[in-house]
Amino acid sequence: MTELEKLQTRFGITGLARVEEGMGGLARLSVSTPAADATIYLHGAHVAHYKPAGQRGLLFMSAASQYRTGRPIRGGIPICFPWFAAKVGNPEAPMHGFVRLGDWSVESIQRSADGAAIVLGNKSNSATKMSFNADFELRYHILIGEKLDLTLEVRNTGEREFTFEEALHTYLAVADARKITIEGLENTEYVSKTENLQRKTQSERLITIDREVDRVYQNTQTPCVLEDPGFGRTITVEKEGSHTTVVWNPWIDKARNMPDFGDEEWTGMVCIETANTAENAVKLEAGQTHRLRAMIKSVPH
Ligand code: TA6
Repeated sequence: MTELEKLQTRFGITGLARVEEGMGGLARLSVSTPAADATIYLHGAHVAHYKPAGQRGLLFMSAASQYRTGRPIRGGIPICFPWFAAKVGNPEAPMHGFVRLGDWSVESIQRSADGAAIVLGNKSNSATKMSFNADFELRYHILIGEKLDLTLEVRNTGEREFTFEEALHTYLAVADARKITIEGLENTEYVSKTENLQRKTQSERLITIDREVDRVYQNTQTPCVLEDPGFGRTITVEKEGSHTTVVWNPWIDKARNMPDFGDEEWTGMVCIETANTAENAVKLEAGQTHRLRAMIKSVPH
């Protein structure tokens, strides 16, 4: 029996969840519930697809994405841990940490009141300690139902405290990024990565996209509301345990320079990322647990 067959035998639930071979031969969970369907790769515990019943999928996935060990999947919801973007002092370290680059374990798959409840696990080892010297265990709770409800649990299993950054780097699918608005970050300070890391304040009530936007909003716990007139829907991203929200669209030039992203795909996506970075990084005492939660829901107009 192959590893995939063993996982399917142990965790598959007829009519709800299957463990199957996905793109690039990677193992993935295919979930089908009355409220929504979803696809989750064990590689990176990567939610790649989430489609509420009667709607189009909520998550953007690049047609040029790679699906192989050591490379992130481009689109869906990458998990950034234990650092965000480049690792300070170590330019060789992978962007956004290492947990999106390899397989997570399946801990449980269960039918839930609203659909399906999945728990995937990961933990430190000698290799991770080379770039992040800490003992940790991760549990990723994925609830597939009328909303996509994600909780990343980080537990300090060592003897001493450590500080980490994290993000659920959500790529939302939109009809045309130039026509969407995002509300919820008014009067919030942000670092603009396209303006020499200038610290600015979001003065307009609505964020619109008319150029590359790469903004790290700090000290905010508010939900974000994305209006998409083209797809005729409103997507809300609520959060708990998160003090940073990142808004990103690569626009034309950066899209062209990403090999795993189609040149024209930038119009079809915007990232609203649920995070804790920089001054909002999390300090975890020995034995403590931290939870980051994102709840993503779409309401058709
Ligand atoms: O969250 C925005 C960002 O930090 C951008 O600067 C861009 O690099 C994006 O993440 C994608 O990063 P990745 O490593 O997945 O190419």
